[in-house]
Amino acid sequence: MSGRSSFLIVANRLPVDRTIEPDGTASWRRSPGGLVTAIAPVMQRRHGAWLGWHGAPDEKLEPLEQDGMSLIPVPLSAREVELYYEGFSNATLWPLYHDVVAPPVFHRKMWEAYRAVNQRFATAAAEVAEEGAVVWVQDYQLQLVPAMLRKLRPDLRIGFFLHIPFPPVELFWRLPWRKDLVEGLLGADLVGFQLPGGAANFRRLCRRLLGLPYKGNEIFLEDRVVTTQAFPISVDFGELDSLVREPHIIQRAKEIRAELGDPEHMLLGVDRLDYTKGIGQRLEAFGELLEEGTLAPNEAVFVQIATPSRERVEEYKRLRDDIELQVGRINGEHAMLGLQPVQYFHQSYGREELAALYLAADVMVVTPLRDGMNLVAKEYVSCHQDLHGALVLSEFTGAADELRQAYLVNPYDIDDVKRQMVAAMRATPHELARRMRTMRRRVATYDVDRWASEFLTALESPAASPTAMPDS
Ligand code: ADQ
Repeated sequence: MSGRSSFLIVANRLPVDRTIEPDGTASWRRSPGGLVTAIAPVMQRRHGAWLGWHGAPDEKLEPLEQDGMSLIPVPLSAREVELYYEGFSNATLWPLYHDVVAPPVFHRKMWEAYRAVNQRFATAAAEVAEEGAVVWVQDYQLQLVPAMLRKLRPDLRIGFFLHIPFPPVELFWRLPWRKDLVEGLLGADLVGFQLPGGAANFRRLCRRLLGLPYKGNEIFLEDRVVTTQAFPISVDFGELDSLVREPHIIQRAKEIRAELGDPEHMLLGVDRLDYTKGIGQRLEAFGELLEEGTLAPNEAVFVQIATPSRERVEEYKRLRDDIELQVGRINGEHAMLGLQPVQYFHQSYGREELAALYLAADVMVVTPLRDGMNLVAKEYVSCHQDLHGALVLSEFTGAADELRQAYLVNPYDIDDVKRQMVAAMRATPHELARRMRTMRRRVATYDVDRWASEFLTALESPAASPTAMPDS
């Protein structure tokens, strides 16, 4: 990469995956995902750069160019992956921020690695940012970067977006390094959250922990103002909407149903295999519906796709065993020759196959115990221009704030999940269309482009106008 950039994304991962060709040569392919799709046009317009880890431990790579973006690899050692990524990010912060649905671990070594890696990202960003550049830091792995970067480069305009929930003060309080983390985030000019509730939790925490006054969205530091605001993330509605109109996707959706034995109802779950996603709860509900005879074994098929995730973290190993045992039990009890009521796949799929699955499914079951947003719910809605299909959606997802016409459930209440799954299966086409139409209008209007541009507009608007500081 030559020169410096006026626009920088700083994220744990680069938006590319390395693929090895049959002849052994390595190449990079843009990873699928809304974030990169939304940001790519801005990057191209402004000659932006993206800083992140390339996914291979103990390997240093030179910067590379991809689709008009400069990619700047930040190296991580195997030990850092273990302590900073699997450790502090995914065994401490992830469960702590998701309502402690699994117990977080608190280890000083993990914290030290987190701090060291955050410092490396901040230093790398400081080196490539042009004078006055806009820097957008992403997610919970990099919460110290804003303050570290501001210290090195006070001329920058720094934004931060948290993709996961921000917890209530009482939970955050447990963290031994609570003050450092909050001060890290306050290095940004704008701190974005999925929901207004997360932003409010953060403001209250700043007052309680640091005695900082706030008024409306603004937190008042000694010498500047930090804006906190909700920007609910979304999906590329247009891309999915046109994909599912393509004949080969429609054909594939039909084939999927045929391969499943043309069931009356196809239910679908698509998640990273994560304990926050409530996969066990939805399987339990489905198993009970079969058990008590509400559903005949050949009436419905539940397809559960669980993308492998964080497989070296202890909790995730346990979860995989639990889910696979549960699937085995349900099928053991209710399968007939050639017909298994739960079809479970521990695999990742391409965009097209995923779109065909969404299109084929009558009922999408999304039951997280806590989720910042949940893009799967919005992807399903984007794929149903036929106005067929029902969404069963946990109240504990960010998406539930917007998709009020879903069959909303409390995933801790198995009877409620059962009731809503049945209601979704038995709904009339007219009722389904009514709900789907409203949900589609919402996702079509607030798509991922709008998310990115609203965040950047807020970040680049002239520094917070001199609102009077409240009396504290
Ligand atoms: P995640 O926890 O990963 O995201 P989610 O928002 O549902 O959860 O996004 C998952 C993405 O992975 C979706 O785009 C989905 O299509 C894709 N995916 C899932 N299973 C797949 C499979 N088997 N094969 C291929 N692709 C698959 C975090 C937060 C969320 C927040 C997002 C974005 O936890 O709350 O919505 O970031 O901010």
